[in-house]
Amino acid sequence: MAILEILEIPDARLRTIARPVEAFDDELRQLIEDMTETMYDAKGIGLAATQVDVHRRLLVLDVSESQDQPRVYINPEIIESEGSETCEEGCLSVPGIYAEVSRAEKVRVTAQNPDGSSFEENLDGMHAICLQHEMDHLDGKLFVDYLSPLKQRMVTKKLQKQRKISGQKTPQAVL
Ligand code: GNR
Ligand code: NI
Repeated sequence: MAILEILEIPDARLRTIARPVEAFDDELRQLIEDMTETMYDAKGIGLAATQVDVHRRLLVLDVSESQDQPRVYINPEIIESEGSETCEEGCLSVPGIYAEVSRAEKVRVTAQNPDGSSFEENLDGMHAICLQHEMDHLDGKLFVDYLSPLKQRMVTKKLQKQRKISGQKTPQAVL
């Protein structure tokens, strides 16, 4: 088990498009363990491989209150979506920034398990939102990309300021 380093904006590696997972081997299972541990350690409800500089299509999430229901999605595809819902999002790769983002309310997803077997499921609520947020990471996309140009400039300025006052607890901004 290991805690992995999480890339932060404006790191260009966050813009990489991940390739499909092909090998369902021990190395993959080790990565899943490490990503799950890293997600819990960072107090996140999801983590995409892109964020730990592994450019393969897999993500972990746990939207349960008790934080004891980790889920793994390998090579996920959304095959149906309906409705739309707005939620205040945050991202471990964009620390201290929170903003409203609109996404599909319900999705039907197909993905693979760590043993390579396929499954299909319907998701809604936070589960659906988080899955879409993580799948964006696999395509090099961040939630701040959905904000207006004005808000995007506010994010950039805020992060620059935050970095100057290193050592201090990072103040939060809700845009
Ligand atoms: O921890 C996280 N919280 C969150 C809240 C609202 C919408 C999406 C998320 S995902 C985020 C963890 C993260 O950055 N995953 O990529
Ligand atoms: Ni994120």
